Amino acid sequence: MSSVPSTPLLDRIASPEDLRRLAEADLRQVADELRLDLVDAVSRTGGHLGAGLGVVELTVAIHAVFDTPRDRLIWDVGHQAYPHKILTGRRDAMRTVRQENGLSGFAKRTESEYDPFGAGHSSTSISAGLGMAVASELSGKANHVIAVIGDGAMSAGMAYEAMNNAGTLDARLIVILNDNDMSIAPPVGAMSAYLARLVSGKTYRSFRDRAKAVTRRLPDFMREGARRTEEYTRGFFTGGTMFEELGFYYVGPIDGHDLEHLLPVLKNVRDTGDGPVLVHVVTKKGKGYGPAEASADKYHGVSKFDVVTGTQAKAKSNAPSYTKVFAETLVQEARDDEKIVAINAAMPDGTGLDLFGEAYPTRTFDVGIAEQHAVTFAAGLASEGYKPFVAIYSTFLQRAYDQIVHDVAIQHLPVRFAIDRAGFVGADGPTHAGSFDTGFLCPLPGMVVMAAADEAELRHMVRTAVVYDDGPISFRYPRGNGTGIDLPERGKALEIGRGRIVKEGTKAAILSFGARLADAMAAAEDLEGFGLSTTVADARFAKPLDTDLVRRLAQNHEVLVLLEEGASGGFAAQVLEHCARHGLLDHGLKIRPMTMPDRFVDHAAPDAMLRQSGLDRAGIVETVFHALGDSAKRVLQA
Ligand SMILES: Cc1ncc(C[n+]2csc(CCOP(=O)(O)OP(=O)(O)O)c2C)c(N)n1
Repeated sequence: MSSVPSTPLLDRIASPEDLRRLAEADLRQVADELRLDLVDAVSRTGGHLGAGLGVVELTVAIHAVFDTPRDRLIWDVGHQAYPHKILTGRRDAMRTVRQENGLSGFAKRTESEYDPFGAGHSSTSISAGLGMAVASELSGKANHVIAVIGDGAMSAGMAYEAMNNAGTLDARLIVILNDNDMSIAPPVGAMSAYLARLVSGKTYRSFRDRAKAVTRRLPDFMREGARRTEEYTRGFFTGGTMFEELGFYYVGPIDGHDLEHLLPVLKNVRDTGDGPVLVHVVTKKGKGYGPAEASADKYHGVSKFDVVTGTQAKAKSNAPSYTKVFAETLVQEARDDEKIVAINAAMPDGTGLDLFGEAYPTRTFDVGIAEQHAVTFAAGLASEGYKPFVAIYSTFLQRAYDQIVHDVAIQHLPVRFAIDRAGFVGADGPTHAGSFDTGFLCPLPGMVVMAAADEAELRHMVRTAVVYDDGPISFRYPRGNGTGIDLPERGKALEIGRGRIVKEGTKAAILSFGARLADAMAAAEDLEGFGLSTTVADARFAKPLDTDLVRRLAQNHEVLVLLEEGASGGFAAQVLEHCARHGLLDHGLKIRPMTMPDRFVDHAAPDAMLRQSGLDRAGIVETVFHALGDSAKRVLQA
């Protein structure tokens, strides 16, 4: 990293207004200080690093040129907005980022007037920006709207839907394409190849070199003028770029780390023209911090780390992560079944499918940030007799709901959904929580819906999904490490729609769906300590339900608690509906659903999120006591 002169300019910047008061010549120093501050902050909290480092100069340039927050600045995904937060009055709070009651790791409307649109999921910025640009025109405000979107995020369909619409509406929208030639993993697809061609093209290089050489030779007063020429800002790519075909005025590519390039271009874009503009900026992910530059994927999101060595803190658990167990099991299963193929949407590492890809490169497909396409692509594979496993985080699968309904469920195609990050995910907060999958999958006729109670169960569920070929099937599992339970060598196929009793009791029953089982067992132990005999059962299936198990639990206990780490409308709703339909509630059963609360739970440690939601061990005990009421008092008095 470059060294920074002694008087920190950053200390004088409480808001972008202060930045705009500085001389342009000082902005380089601001950028250098900003980079150091960012690395220091993230090293203490963990969080997204590489993307923020890559947009340091871009962030400085945008705030220096545009009149934020009056001009609206939208960061796609929002994971690269840390430097923006530092410059927009949140510098002091940066060491709280992603901690309970601290700053969000993404842009968030409730956090700052400088965050006009929140995100977490990708590829929304152009649509939102277009809406704002049209609103600005309708209300005669004449402010600018700038959407910054990465080349990875540009691989999603929604970005094209928005550009297509922008071309027609001809609204004044500035899209800055931040092209670092990286998604989390290396980018995939024709779009990334197209951008690479633009950047590596002889014309781009010769134009850049020539422009630099020319401006260097000019006297100061003329340099600015030269920079503002159409030729300089626009490059020589008139006509023919895909963006122009979509109705955008294309500018670039330009060096996104060179303020002498960025500032005049952005000023030009600000001061001239109308209609949508796309500024193609080339940056390096992790720029300026050696370890992050060397390994952009590993420094996309980091735990706390040592700034000097770059060494990241390791998780304490010795148990394998659910993700790893899923991936290793699938690799194992695929050895004996060549029809198994695996699909992910720009998350090979996050879903563990990088392991599958090493073992079976031709049977692994990273489709880019394109969850909708991933699902229908899998449906196509399934229709030809393949066994596609689509591994997508619960939260991102939301994007593909119509594809699940229309392309998979209605045609009853045996697509296997491996739903990672089910439940609270901690620091990434509500945009990334896996809350709704059980709720949105259960209503679909013919869909099998499973949840793994521990990593051994996950292994069995992968096996179950391999063997089951009668229609779509899903299994959900949480983020993080498993329970440390012994893993069977091989998974064994579960009987569809059959749960299991884990512990027999008489007074209360806890029917758990998924990985809350360990806390259910711990709560049962507490209840036994109070003299309340407690049954614990693992439902395994929300659909089809183990109706025998539900009936037995309902008929033989005074209280039945239904436990899941998901929003209401999921597993508990299935059981309640079944009980109501079949008269199991008619005899005074005290039934209590325990689900996520009806609010978006803010980021915090996963345990804290569970505690706040009453879904932890203590919450379960309390629920049983409340349900029992006087009857519990009698037991306690005896
Ligand atoms: C719909 C959706 N799918 C997946 C992700 C996970 N994700 C977060 S950032 C990212 C890569 C984005 O790449 P790019 O837009 O190029 O930004 P960069 O990190 O390279 O700056 C991915 C896949 C997401 N946020 N949203």
